[in-house]
Amino acid sequence: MTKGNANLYLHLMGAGDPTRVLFHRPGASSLTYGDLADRSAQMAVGLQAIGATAGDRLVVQVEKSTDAIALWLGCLRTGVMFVPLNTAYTDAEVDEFVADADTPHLLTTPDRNRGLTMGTDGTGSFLDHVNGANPADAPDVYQAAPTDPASMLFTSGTTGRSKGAVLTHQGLLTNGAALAHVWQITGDDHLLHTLPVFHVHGLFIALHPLMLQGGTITFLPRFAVDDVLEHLPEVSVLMGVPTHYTRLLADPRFDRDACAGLRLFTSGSAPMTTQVHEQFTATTGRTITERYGMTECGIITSNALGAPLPGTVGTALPNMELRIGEDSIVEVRGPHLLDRYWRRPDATAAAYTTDGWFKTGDIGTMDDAGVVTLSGRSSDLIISGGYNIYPKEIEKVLDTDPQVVESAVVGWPNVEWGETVVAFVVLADGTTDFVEPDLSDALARFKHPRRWEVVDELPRNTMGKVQKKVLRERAPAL
Ligand code: MCA
Ligand code: AMP
Repeated sequence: MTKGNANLYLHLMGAGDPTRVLFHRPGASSLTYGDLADRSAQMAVGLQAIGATAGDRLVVQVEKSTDAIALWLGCLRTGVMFVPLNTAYTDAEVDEFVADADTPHLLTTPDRNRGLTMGTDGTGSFLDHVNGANPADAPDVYQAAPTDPASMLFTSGTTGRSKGAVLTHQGLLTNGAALAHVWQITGDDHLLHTLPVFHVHGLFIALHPLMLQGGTITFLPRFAVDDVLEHLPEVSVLMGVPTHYTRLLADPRFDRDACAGLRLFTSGSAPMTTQVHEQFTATTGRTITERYGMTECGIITSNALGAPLPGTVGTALPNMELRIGEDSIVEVRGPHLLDRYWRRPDATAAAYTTDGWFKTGDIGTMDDAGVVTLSGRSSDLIISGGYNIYPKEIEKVLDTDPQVVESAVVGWPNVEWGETVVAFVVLADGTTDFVEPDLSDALARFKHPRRWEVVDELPRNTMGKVQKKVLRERAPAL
């Protein structure tokens, strides 16, 4: 390892014997740690060729592939900030992120064909700079300070305006190492990876602890019950969101035998009900280790291995300090945290208490043993299938529809998705037959309301503020 270089790349690739298998790819050849080192070196050459240099932002909206991971590693090698975006985002949504990231470097799927492209089959205009490159021509691994930015992930704000959370080499390393420690990940572990790689969960939480230890990953393009059941017998670890477990439990093939070889199931990104915990244990004889995280902080707490307390999210990770602050908000402190919000000193300042703790916005309690139980959020954020959806962003679009005078969007409980998007609309005078507006250009499909409620007026408090709580309480019983 280069002395004095805090570059995360050196840690992620350092523990693995280059001949060890990093990725099993069903239907394609496996890739060793050495293969990924070479491919990421080629990516670094490609980044140089397009003129991306240290500190630049590379906005990436591509389908899941091992090349996407090689590109993440290539960005680390060159000091370019990796800025992944959900593939479901519309061009209009992507434009806003590119403008905020203030960058000429946009990389998308070949079908979008705006800017450079990268497909899952090794083709694309960016890969033209990569495929023939000699790994030996890659520049030296970027000399990073611990707090240098490695990646930026957009997290929408309650106002509907996105904020880029700038994550550092040190933050990602300490979080990955803490997870490897508490989950006792070793080089013998084998993860079944089904998560998208444009969020912290699939990109960092799932990959890094395994890579730091030299483990192996079966890399599936997406979560699909049939594929998960097929590959479960090969692996020791599964990481998912509650919707994944709900879907697995709905399949009779998911039973004790299917889970016999696994030693660790984790869940997070959204609350898991005690009913699902109980059903999981009754069906498989195993337990789910629920953990709690946030883009800005990585993983904050985890239940202990083998001794989960359903309904809680466990205790703070090593190096992560946690306290319950004003209004029962969970506050944290430690090296895992973001460096700042991108070009938003106001938002960065507002996110911290005066004595320097980061306010998560999650409401919770902590018992004497440090076990945290979450009970809600201070914002109106909706979490559907592990994706965050900000009502304000949808309301802004709905309010431009000539049929609509005003709107309010809330999440209603849903067995499969956790929460589902419901829009309440007050119609303009003279509108009798409401036609659902076409939102396809403005909003990613997962944000579209799944249910519409036409109302005469929105409930308001004496200050005139819409009472979302009242609208949430109108949800039918599950
Ligand atoms: C897909 N659809 C959704 C969602 N995903 N609708 C609501 N919520 C969703 N999450 C819709 C699509 O718009 C489409 O609608 C239809 O479902 C089918 O799309 P498809 O892509 O085929 O769906 P899927 O493959 O079945 O996806 C569901 C999924 C996926 C597997 C649960 O959403 C997923 O992998 N979620 C994991 C998210 C995650 O990793 N979150 C971590 C965030 P239509 O038919 O109308 O077009 S990081 C984080 O939160 C922190 C750090 C943490 O603690 O981890
Ligand atoms: P994101 O902004 O996508 O990183 O989502 C972070 C949010 O997901 C947190 O602030 C929590 O509200 C929620 N979250 C993550 N893990 C859990 C969990 N295990 N239980 C409840 N909520 C969770």
